[in-house]
Amino acid sequence: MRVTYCCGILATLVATGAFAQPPNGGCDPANGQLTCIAASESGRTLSLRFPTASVTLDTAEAVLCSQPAGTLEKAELWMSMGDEGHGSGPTTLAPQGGGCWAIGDIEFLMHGTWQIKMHFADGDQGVVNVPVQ
Ligand SMILES: [Cu+2]
Repeated sequence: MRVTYCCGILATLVATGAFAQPPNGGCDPANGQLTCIAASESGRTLSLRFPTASVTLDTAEAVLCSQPAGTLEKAELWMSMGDEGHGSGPTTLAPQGGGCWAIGDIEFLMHGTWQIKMHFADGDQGVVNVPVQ
């Protein structure tokens, strides 16, 4: 398990959606919510926020916000394990407005680092890494 703590200024910018360029990634457990940041292939900043400060096997939902906003078509769970890996069940998506999407039916089947692969309608993709405790 790796948790990268971002600086307070970055956390504030992420919280306000005011960041101008993609941060380097990692997860920040600020204000009782774990927020994981990644950049998509085309340069969107992906901010995935969980309702609790740590993500566990019980975690079932999250909110993905992207800047610039895009139409999220699929959020796919994947866990790499050596040369192999495995997925999980399909998630549900519901638009929240403002470039944000509620992701439901998340099932982290194991402890460890999971990837959530984001697929946008314009072909853009991105992967957010999530430490599951
Ligand atoms: Cu696994």
